[in-house]
Amino acid sequence: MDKLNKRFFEQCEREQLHLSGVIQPHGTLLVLNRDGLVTHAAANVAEFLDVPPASLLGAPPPERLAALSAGIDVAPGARLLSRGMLEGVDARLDLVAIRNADGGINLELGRHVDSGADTPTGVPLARTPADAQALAAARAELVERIADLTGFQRVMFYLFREEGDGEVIAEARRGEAYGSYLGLRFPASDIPLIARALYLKNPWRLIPDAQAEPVPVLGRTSDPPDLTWSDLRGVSPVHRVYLGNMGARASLSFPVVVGGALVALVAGHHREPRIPPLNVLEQAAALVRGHGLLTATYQSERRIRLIDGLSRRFDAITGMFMRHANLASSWPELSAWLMREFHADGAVLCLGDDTYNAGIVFEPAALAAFDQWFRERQGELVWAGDSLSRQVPGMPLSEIAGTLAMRVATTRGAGPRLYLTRVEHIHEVAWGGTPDKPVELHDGELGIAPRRSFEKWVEKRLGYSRAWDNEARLIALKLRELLQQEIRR
Ligand code: BLA
Repeated sequence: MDKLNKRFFEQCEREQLHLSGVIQPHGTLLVLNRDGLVTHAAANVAEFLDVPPASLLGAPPPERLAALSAGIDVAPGARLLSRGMLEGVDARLDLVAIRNADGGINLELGRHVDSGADTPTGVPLARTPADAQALAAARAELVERIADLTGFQRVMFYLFREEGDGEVIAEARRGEAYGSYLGLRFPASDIPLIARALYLKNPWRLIPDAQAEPVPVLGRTSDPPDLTWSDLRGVSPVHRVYLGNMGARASLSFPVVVGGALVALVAGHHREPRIPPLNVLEQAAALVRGHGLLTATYQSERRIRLIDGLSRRFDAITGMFMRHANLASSWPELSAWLMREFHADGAVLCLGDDTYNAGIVFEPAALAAFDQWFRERQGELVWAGDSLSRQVPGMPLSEIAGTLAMRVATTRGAGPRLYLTRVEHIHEVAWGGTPDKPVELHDGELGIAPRRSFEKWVEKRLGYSRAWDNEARLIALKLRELLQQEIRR
């Protein structure tokens, strides 16, 4: 990434989304402080309640609003919903009361949309998937059900990868409105961390019309209200352009949370403006939450099975160690086992002043550079990298592109190091648009603009090995322990 792009992306991360001071116009907002007095009111409040915003500031809210939000929990983000209970100017209103960061309450009002026949709640897919294939089937079913429930024309399961990039790994489409994004990758900068953090705090992000003009929120002072916990929070100008470029007027997305971390989004697009009823949003959010919980159970069961299986897998090398006097004499047998178990192309053992090689390994200069770099990383017992030329400063040209490295601690000097090596694996990545070229100066006002085109763009990835997965890291940790015992023997 060049310098210019880097600066622009830093600018993305600095956008204080929660302090935008604007909301989306499909609803209105009153912010109460801890004492229950209105500190902020959206400029459009009279479209919903028959009162001008200025008359509300500094006063308690209308009594029916206070009554409906009484009893809300004190934890930030706590929500209390009431559907269609309020008579508004031209329609019945929904109220979403949300405890905000200051101990006050955001009162968010929107026109009640009748969901027709009460949509069946649908128990979230209840059984833990048995294997990766069953998990993929559960994802496919999830996006289909979200599309059915919400009526959005395209619903995607957007998985975050380790580097922060994302990939569409399941997709449901309705009608001819959209082409497919399935299998395409999108760069991390499309969803800044600051936007991702908000997903861990809110059950969904609804943008009913990306082209709608935002509404300012008026306050007693010029300080904007904190909209961290808000359904109505105004949309970032960059993202409004982005959605326009994607051909989406409406966007609706849900966080997939596994073990407290945001691992994916279920994201929906629609060509026309669209506001799903509140109970539909709640049901869809429950389905996605259910999927996150199932995934967490699936992953912990898999981990337990893996750990159970480890001791059996390691029987082979404990036997090997018994038969040999020391590590050096077991090397021919040990290295063959290592290459098989880790799907490595080669293995290197640095033991005292000696180096033992097997398979395809570092050239001497490359080994010296990598070994010195790794030895200086104190405290890191296991390290995995799939692009050494990018990850290790000063790494000379080498046939080896990736390494899983582990060190064994001894009481004196540098302990033995074991390096499993992988050669370059040239592969193709299909991107939704050119990822390195998101920056086009945009009418001077936004400074940065997202990509215009999301046409499939294929990158040939050079200088990478196959990536080391978590399973390999886990086995490496266990192997390290065994080596440690063997060396102390
Ligand atoms: C937000 N960007 C988002 C969101 C998604 C994406 C899902 C969350 C809000 C929403 O659901 O609409 C990105 N949407 C995608 C991707 C796909 C998709 C990748 O459907 C693929 C299929 N965006 C940029 C750049 C910046 C940027 C260069 O491209 C940097 C300034 C910013 N994206 C940006 C911001 C938000 C965002 C600020 C938050 C918008 C908001 O919540 O107000």
